[in-house]
Amino acid sequence: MKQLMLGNEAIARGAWEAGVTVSAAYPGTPSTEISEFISNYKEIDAEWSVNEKVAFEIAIGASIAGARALVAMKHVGLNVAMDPLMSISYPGVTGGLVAIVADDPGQHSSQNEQDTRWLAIAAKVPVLEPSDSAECKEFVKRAFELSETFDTPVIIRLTTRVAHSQSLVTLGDRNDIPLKPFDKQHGKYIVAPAYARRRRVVAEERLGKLKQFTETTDLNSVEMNDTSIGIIASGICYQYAKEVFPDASFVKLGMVYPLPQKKITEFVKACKKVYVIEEVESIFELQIKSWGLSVTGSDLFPRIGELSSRIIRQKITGTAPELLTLGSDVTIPIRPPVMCPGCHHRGPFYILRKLKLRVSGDIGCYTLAASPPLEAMHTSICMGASIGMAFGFEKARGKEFASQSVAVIGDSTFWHSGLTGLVDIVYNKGYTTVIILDNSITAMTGHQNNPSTGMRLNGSPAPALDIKKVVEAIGIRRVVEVDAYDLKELERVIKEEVSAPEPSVIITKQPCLLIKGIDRPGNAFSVDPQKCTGCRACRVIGCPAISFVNKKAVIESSLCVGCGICADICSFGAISENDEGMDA
Ligand SMILES: Cc1ncc(C[n+]2csc(CCOP(=O)(O)OP(=O)(O)O)c2C)c(N)n1
Repeated sequence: MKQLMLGNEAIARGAWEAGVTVSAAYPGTPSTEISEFISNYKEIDAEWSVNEKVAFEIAIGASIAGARALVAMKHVGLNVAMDPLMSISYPGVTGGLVAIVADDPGQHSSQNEQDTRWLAIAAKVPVLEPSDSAECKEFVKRAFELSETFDTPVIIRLTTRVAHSQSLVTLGDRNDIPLKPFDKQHGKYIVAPAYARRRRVVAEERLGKLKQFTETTDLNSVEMNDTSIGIIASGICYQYAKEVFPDASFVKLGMVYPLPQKKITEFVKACKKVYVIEEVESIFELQIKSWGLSVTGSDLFPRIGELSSRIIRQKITGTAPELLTLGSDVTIPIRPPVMCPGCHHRGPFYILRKLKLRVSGDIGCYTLAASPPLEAMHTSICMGASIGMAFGFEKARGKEFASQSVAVIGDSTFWHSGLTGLVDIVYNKGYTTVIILDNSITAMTGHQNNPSTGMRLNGSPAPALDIKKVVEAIGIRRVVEVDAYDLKELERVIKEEVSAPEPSVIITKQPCLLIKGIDRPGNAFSVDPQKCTGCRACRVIGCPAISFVNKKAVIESSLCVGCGICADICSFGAISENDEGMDA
């Protein structure tokens, strides 16, 4: 049977067919759906882990215990999981161990454009890269075989276009793989230097064997056609190039590390002109050039952002077809992302802006507070960094600076990697105030459960960890919970806590309004044009329901969810809640 599937859905299907029994992941675009699809297969124990490092460690443990295990994450997640990856590379595996890492060329939803192939090379771990959904499924199965044959973790590199595009997949049956024995294996899994030195040798020997394998495997195919143009590509770049030059000769790389040096050398020699087409970094090109071969790559194709059929055609032929347009003269206004109407993150940032505090922010929906009109965040670097960085501010500028600055972090991000920063503040006697925005969900990536939501990946009930109790348990004495909509109380508490001569934690609470079953806070609000002075004070919260017509504020009732923040801000009493049934 054939089915149209997203790349991520096909990865999940591949895991099921491959007999995987354990899967662990932390959400991150463009990888998130992999685990959501996997959770539909009852044979697989699938979890949202607290972060990528833990997810990787769970998969390693499951592999050593004899199961086939899969771990999934976005590209920057691999940075968090780099220690377990580097450390399991020498020991290898028992049951197959496959990591799916989804890169984001073009930075659609990411802080950088890093290329997982570099990290895999550093870890001496083989990498497969599928170019469509059918290959996503097949490559997962092949990766498990490879992992067990060569005693190595295997990485599958995806990119956004493959993870999020649909194509046909032929479904297969599940291959139930019995657990392998779990024993000590003479220190294989003890990386103390005496054992690890021996495994270093084994890892090099393994790489040698993989170099032979990559020459003969059908994962790497050569298509000899017109030899005036030769193209070396993998993943979506292969699809783009094939669309533009169907008659050219190709090396299609499915195993992208290690590369088939002999195969590529013969190909380059047989073609008149060879283009290496790859997204993000020049990793193929550098290796191929280091073998003394002449190819064209980064001197022609941009290294920044995604490639496309159009870019490839334009760069090679010098011409490209006109871009398709909507055939309309209407210019569509640019609409930058904004917080949803009624988002409870708005209130705390309004107050932080009002109090002119320096805000060490983090990554989540609340990062939108950095953009106009709120502009209430000074920094946002990587997940969990807000707390350590705010403590860094304090160290650099003196303790009194702690009364002028705060760290702000979401609930999922706090569990992911914020908690250790807070432990550091307690241990090293900081004063910094931390605001945890608890909206009871991992909203940014599409509403995944996390340790405080009371539910697991498959929606089954779980113990809901109490952020307040955890924070108190590590020694924070000043912990305050505040209703995120209560601006007066927020202002009072923030002022009090930043001036306290010890660290404090403020937990703002209100569930994300997009969580199923959550009621809107109230009726829609409207503006009395007689009272509105057009001062635009309400504009600063950046609510999409508020606009200005004839210099007066207007609230679009179909967008307003009744949070009332704008009414609290208005000094002229011009905004009030509609009566029951008045709003759309
Ligand atoms: C290392 C890493 N893993 C995953 C992500 C993807 N990601 C960005 S923010 C976020 C979680 C946001 O949740 P939360 O902190 O609860 O804030 P919310 O969006 O709910 O306001 C995730 C998973 C990332 N950017 N970096």
